[in-house]
Amino acid sequence: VEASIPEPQRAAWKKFQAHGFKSKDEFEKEVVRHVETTLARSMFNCDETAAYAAASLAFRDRLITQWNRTQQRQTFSDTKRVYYLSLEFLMGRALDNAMLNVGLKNARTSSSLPLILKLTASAEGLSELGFRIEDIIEQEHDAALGNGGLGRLAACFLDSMASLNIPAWGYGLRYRYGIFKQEIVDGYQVEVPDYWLDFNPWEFPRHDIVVDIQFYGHVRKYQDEAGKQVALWEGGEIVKAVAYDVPIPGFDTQATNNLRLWSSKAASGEFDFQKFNSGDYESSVADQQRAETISAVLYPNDNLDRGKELRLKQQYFWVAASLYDIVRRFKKSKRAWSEFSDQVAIQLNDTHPTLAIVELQRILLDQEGLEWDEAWTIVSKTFGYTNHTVLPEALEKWSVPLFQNLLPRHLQIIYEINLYFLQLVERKFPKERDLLGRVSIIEESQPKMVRMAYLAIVGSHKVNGVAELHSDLIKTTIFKDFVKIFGPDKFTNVTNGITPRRWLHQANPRLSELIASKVGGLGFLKDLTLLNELEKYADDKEFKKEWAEIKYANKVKLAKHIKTTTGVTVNPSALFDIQVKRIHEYKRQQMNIFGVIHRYLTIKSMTAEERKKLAPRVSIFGGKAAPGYWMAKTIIHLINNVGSVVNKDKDVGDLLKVIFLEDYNVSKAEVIIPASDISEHISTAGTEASGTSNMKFVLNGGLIIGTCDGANIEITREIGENNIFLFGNLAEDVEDLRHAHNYGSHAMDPDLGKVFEEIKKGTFGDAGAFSALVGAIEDHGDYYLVSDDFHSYIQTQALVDEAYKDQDEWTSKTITSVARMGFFSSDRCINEYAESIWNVEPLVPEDEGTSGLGK
Ligand code: Z57
Repeated sequence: VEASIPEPQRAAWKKFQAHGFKSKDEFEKEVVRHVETTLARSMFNCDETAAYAAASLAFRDRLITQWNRTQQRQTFSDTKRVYYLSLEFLMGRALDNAMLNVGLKNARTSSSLPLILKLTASAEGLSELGFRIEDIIEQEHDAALGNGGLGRLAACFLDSMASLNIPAWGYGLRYRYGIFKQEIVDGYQVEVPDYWLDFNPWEFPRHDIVVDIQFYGHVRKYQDEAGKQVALWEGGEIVKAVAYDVPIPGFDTQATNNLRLWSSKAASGEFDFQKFNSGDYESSVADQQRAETISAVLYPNDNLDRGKELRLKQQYFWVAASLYDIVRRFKKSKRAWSEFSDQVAIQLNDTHPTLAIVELQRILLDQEGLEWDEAWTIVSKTFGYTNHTVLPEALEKWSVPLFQNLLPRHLQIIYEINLYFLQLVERKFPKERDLLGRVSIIEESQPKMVRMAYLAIVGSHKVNGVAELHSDLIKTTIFKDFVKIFGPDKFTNVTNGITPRRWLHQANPRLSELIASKVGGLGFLKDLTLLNELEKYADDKEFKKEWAEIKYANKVKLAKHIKTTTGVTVNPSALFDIQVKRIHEYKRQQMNIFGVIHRYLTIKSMTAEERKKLAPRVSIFGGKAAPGYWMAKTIIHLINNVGSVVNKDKDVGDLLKVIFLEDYNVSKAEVIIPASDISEHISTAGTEASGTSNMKFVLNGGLIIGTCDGANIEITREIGENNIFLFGNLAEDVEDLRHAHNYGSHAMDPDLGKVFEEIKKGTFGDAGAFSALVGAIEDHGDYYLVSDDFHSYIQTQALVDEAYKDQDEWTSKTITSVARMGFFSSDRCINEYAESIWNVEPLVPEDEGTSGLGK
């Protein structure tokens, strides 16, 4: 029910409208007010947690004011909106980002070099109240509603869409438990639940926005009075979806978008009173818990589909609630259905939300009474689908019997979509006997399976990959037949990007300020191509000195973190070699640690004189293994065991340290990434769709060692091949190499063989623990080509050592690289989506003053 204030009373509302603080003093006043009222504390019991809470609430108030205005503006202007559907949003911390995005304008008054509010007003304000801003920021728990790259990409996109004034909403699930926290105990990963909702000032419960979601039941078909076939989905059970909104501020704009996360709740409220009163207390509680289970936990798999029923329930729950919301908003506009796709663009982040295609068709058909073709035209104009992987084990398939039970009406509609689609294929290619079976949305297996990627392609108007190589690969391999059927224009590439606000300014404030001093202020944070102004400083002595000092300071900071978390002392002057990402065989952390062992053996075999010539190195790893992924867990175990042997070996000393950093997450990435000299992006060619940390590392003045895979290729094109260490076999040769392993002879690389011998001797603990890891390479086909690439990897690492000895040249390379990274802003990426897929325009707030940052 809408309740709007009548016109005559609106003046009073306008007069007393909340505006949030506008100065340091007002900010302090708000912090104190929140401590004393919202938190019911005082200056006599205000610890850092309370100060964090109060500062966040003050900023949240500001955001909500902006957020309301943005939403009103979007509603009144009646423009097209984007809805970004993602099961994962890996947001990290919000306060730092809110201070940066909200604060900028207020702080920039007279000085030509813009100062950031958080470094002035917020920091000073907090300091006057007795706190250090860094400590307050540290209090915040990461919002970790994602696994890895896919979830973090969604978060970067939200930041860019708001910053570019694009009317956009994110839709996701409000998991009670995000990705687990990782502890390392005796070298093994242990998973600890991530209960993050204790206190979360960044969400805004909307207890009035509740949607009933149906599961199970059956379908009844009948003819209505007009003789039309009608399908009714009846029975089953209802779960409620409650909306929680998270404001998403844009940088240097008042525009604040919304992220709506759904939480599940039992339909009968607290519990079923009828059951309760009849004495069936246990089952009434059980019903409630079963409902709440839907949004209880994020599935911790990255690049893996496990086909669990609860996961399908999550997907439908989230998709149905989101579509109900989107359709309701559209219906308020009183437009004709034919205009739906002029108002609404829905982007599917991977196949996880593909049911949205079926759900919209169901709403239009069963509830709104449209004809099939009319409905289907609307549906397929509305959706765009982004593919993020070619790995077969990650491509979603749902068993037909499971579907039939949980979503009987949806399964019927899928069969109908498939029928019309296959009829089209048959008309176009009548002579191709195998084609129908190959492209059918239903796989004729035992049991039959619904192929979600095929459904997503058939129901969308555009399909995109996330880096050039990846987009080419999907067109020539997994979706080849669909290119033939729909033509090549349906398939496109949008290379991923990252937000420079979080990944440069926030993570590396000193570097950002240094850059700002040379490229005319912080405008590069809005137009990252302005970085190219830096290139002329690549040989500037004074500049290089400052640049190198900042890198050193970032390394000192990471060294401190390493000391406090692992107890190991590392030398900040050593080369910091970092690989942080989810642990996966295709990402080849095993190759990295084998390389480290090879280095260790080399050092051990050297004379003291020879050792003196070596470049000291710290090998740093971080990342979570999916709890059921034994091989990944074994890799973590090996890294830790190698670390405990190497780190206490007196022969080695500072020449080599091996560190595994526990619980890699977004806020730790903000400390780790700015501290790298070299980072590793060494996936088997053709397996990493894009990678995005590669971009973050280079943007922070680190070089990379990598394979010709994902976005590494475009990074090379932009920064130049002299500034990157590429190695290994090419994607085009992978298939032949694998074939040779299985049917030809597979000679182990001799250096790798020596590494394996050492592992088998028990040098790094019980060899049995690592036999599967070694065996996968030696005896079971070496699917990820570790042995094939090992020699080239080792040689290239030697080139890294050589290059690092010339610090002056190294620094120049990093400056040149940063200067050429403009392309990888997620702003560029979002602009491409807006133009070529969504057809949406920015909606710029009118009350925007000139910021001095341009654009
Ligand atoms: C995930 O993090 C990615 C792809 C998936 O299919 C799933 Br499931 C999870 C990653 C890719 O592995 C990265 O290469 C890519 O950069 C990222 O998605 C964002 O596109």
